[in-house]
Amino acid sequence: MSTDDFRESGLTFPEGFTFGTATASYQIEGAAAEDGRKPSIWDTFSHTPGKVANGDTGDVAVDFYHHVDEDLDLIKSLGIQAYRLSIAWPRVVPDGVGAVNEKGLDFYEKVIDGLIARDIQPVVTLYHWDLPQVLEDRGGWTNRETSYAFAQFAKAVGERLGDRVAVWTTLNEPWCAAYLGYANGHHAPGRQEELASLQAVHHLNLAHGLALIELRKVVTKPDVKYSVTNNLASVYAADPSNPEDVDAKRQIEALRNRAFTDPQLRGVLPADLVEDTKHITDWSFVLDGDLELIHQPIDLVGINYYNTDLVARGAEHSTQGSPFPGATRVDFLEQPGPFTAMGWNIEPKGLFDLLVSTHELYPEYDLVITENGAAYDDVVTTDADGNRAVHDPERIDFLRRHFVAAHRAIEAGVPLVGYFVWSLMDNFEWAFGYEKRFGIVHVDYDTQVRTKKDSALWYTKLAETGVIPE
Ligand code: IFM
Repeated sequence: MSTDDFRESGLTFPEGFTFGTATASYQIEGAAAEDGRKPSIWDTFSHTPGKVANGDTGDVAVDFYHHVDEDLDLIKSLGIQAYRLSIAWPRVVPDGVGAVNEKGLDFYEKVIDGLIARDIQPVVTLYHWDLPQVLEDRGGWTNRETSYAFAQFAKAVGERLGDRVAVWTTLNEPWCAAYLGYANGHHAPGRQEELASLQAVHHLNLAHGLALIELRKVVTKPDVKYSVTNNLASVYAADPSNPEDVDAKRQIEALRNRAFTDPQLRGVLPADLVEDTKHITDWSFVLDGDLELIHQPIDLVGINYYNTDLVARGAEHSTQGSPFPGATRVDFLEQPGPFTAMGWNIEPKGLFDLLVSTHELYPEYDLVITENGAAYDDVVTTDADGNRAVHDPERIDFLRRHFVAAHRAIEAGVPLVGYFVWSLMDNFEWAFGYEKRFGIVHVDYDTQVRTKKDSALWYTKLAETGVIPE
């Protein structure tokens, strides 16, 4: 078989490589008003007409809150070694700051203990976008007090679960929280203010550092690992021989990637980012000492990867296709397909290139793919005996090619230690509501019946053997 299309099978991952799946609290839990949970920005946003497709909300989602044992058995049956979940801040500290809701922690303790009892490593993310609404009312991520509040929330979770969680991840995709939340308004809280989005970038980074400091005070598990997850862009210049297009690529890499990774992993704010955004801010909200606070030691750098960006130098003040503040004169070009149901281009080479380039920039860190997967318009079939199935060959092909890309990166010397498929099961896909299905397990939203898709069966073979199956 050709090696050019990333489709070879039979490749073997190194001993100890971690195969997992991932979800996030608001996308699966439901029980939005139970046991003391109060609203997050996503409750407010999804209940605001016109913000989410079909008016969908996470009120019930896939009701993981009431299906914990069944879903943990499902996870176990996949043969994976780790499960990545997130903890809802408004369930644990419903007022954003202050009193800890023990019932919220009881729920997560049940989940973590259930994973450990099934010999599955719990990988916990502390911020997957469900900011308590009460904190947004005080400015949200534009207010540096939110970073300190997050650290206290992290400490409360660490005090209860710090003897057993295997990996702590501070943030998931702060790019989305900052730019989609505060610049283009596609995500909660739906603000469209360029300055606010850059303040959010910094305060999310600060929250990451402060949370690590607090976690380290209370976590007792000896072999624990700390990490952060960014959705780093794999950016290509439309014409690599054109210095203008190459500069557009640099500009987007600064806004999208280095705005996060340089403070987090190097303790510096990229000079070119500051220059590129000087028409918006002088970054004086970055106070003396902040970058040192942000730059805490971590063990793993998480990368979420779905597709690539193709950019060219645009006309003066062009922001075509860009959610980024300051991305003037950058055009995001149409990409060649094929595409997933999200309209995202499928490009496994983008994953390979991203892993290699991230390793080149930050060689001292182990990397882990904390999300990769694809949405397709799945159909459930039922045979004469009533057995349900979902045949999703496109998703299997997508996963195969991206696992091959990951394997090639390892062969090229990238210290990649794990791979989490997004997602365990279909769930609330943010502004797209329940229209887009990323799960390797299908969920019937009327009955909450779970059905493994063919991709789940394929993934089990990989997770159990470490060998990419046919
Ligand atoms: O569903 C999301 C997830 O919450 C964050 N990363 C991207 C996924 C697909 O859009």
